[in-house]
Amino acid sequence: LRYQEELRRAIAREEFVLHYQPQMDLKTGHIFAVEALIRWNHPERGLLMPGDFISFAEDTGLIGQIGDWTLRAACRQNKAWRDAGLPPVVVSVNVSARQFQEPEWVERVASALRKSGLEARYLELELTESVIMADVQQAVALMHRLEALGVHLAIDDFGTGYSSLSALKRFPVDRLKIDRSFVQDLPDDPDDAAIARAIISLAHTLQLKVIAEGVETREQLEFLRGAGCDEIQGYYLSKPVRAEGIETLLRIPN
Ligand code: G
Ligand code: G
Ligand code: MN
Ligand code: NA
Repeated sequence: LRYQEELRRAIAREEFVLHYQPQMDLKTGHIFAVEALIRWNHPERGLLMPGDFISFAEDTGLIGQIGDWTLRAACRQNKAWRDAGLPPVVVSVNVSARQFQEPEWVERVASALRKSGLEARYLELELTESVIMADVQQAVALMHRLEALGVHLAIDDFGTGYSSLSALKRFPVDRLKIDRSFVQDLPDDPDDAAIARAIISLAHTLQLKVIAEGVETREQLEFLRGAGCDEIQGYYLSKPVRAEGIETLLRIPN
């Protein structure tokens, strides 16, 4: 109960902060997007990670308000980068099951875009495989409404859930994100190498982009490049950093 009160207070006082992790196009070497990752700047406990509070927020229903804050903050920040004349990037926001199932949620995405003035094509929403597979019919309908707004859609943690290929074909998504559990033991683990290649080939067959998460080494990057992966994200490029850190990165000409 105490934690719930603290979290309510955190929402009221906006004690959250977004960190951003860059995503690089392997062909051009350009940072084309950043993933927004929430942290709770707790007054006594310091900076808390999503693992410390997101599932609790989901269980108590507070995730709706936190998710709205994230969406608005991410759109506002990206608009500020646009206005500062930085090279354009897409900001990618994680969406949890509870948010996605909320009937009013699409309106809230539209409202976050309107209020920030950010063009929809500079926003991407990351949906996890398990969320969209739970009710394919409903997910497809919702995704079409989001697509109509002009935002991009990605499937996060791909490979960890249970995707049917017939469902995958129906989703109007732009990219698959290969879960980092398949990336961490590349290039030596033959099973993970085969899985990574299979996901890349599946994505391309469906005319989707594919991004690998959790890339930490040059060897992993080179394996993925060789396997035809389009994009990477991970500590090899950068850890998630504050907005100012992204600004510095984007100013580096490449
Ligand atoms: O850096 P990292 O510990 O930040 O993130 C861990 C997990 O938390 C990731 O799986 C990510 O999907 C989730 N996460 C990060 N930010 C948000 C957010 O704003 N909303 C939701 N629902 N999940 C988030
Ligand atoms: O589940 P989701 O993919 O949204 O969460 C991203 C999570 O992965 C964040 O917690 C982020 O800090 C973490 N992460 C990002 N890059 C790396 C990496 O290269 N290695 C590891 N171990 N974790 C990473
Ligand atoms: Mn994610
Ligand atoms: Na992921």
